[in-house]
Amino acid sequence: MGQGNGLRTLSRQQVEQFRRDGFLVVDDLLDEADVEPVKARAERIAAGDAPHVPDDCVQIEPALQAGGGPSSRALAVRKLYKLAQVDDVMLAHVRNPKLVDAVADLLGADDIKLYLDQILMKPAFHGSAQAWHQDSASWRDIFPMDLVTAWCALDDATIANGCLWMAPGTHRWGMIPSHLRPWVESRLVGEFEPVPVEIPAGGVSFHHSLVLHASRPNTTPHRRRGAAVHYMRAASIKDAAVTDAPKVPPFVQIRGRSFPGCV
Ligand SMILES: O=C(O)CCC(=O)C(=O)O
Repeated sequence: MGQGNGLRTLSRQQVEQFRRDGFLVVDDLLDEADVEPVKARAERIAAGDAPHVPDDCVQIEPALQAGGGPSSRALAVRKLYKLAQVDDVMLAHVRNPKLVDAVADLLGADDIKLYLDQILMKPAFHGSAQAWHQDSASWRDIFPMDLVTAWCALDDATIANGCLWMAPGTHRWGMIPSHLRPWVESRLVGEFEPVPVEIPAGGVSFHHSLVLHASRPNTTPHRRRGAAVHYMRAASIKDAAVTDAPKVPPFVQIRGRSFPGCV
C-alpha cells in the first residue's frame, strides 16, 4: 500500500475527485522509459512492419483511405487496437504497475482484467472527431458499468490537436437512454461545462465508462497519439444475451483473482 490510507498510489482526494467528476488527470504518471517503447512499437505496427499483428488490429483514418494523404502509411493510421494479446510491448504497457495501481485505487478492487487496448493516432490535419459518448453504451454487455480507462498521452495532447473533452459528473446519470441523448447534449455547455483534458506526453487521464466524453479533430501538422487501456473488474459479468456489443479478444488477467462465471 502506498500511503497508509488503504490506497496504492493515489491520494484520497484524487479518488474522491474521480468519483465526483468521472475522470482524473495525473500529469506526470509515466516517464520516458514507460512511453518511448510504446511509441516505437506503435510506429512499427502502424508502418506495417510487424507481421505478428493481424491486419484487423490496424484501422486507417477514413479520409485517408483513398490515398493521396501523408507519404507513409504510419501517418495515415487512425487506430491500432487489440494489441495486448499479440504484442509484448503493449502487454507490458497494460500491465504497467503505475497504471494498474491507480486503476485499483479508482475501482477499489485488486482483481482486474483488461477489456481492450487501443492506440488512437489522430493523424495530422485529418484526425477525425470522436462524438460525445459513454463507453459503456458500446460495451453494453459488461456489468457493472464502471470500467476505467487509462488514456496515456504519447504526444502532448492539446485543444488544437484533438485532446479529450470530459463532461464532469455525467457518469452519475448512469446509462443515458438514446432518446434523452439529444437533450443532454444540447445542455452540455452551460449545465455540465465540458472541460478539455490537455496533458503533456507521459500524463494520464483516467475516466469512468459512463462519463460523457469526446475529442475534436486534429487541426495541426502533427499526430496526437494516445494509448487508451480499458480495465474492468475481474468480477464483472458479460451478458451473453447482448449480441451487438463489440467483439473483443479473450480478456487478459491483469492482477489478482479471476472468478467462475465472470469475465
Ligand atoms: O482518443 C480519442 O480521441 C478518443 C478516446 C476515447 O473516446 C476513449 O478512450 O474512451
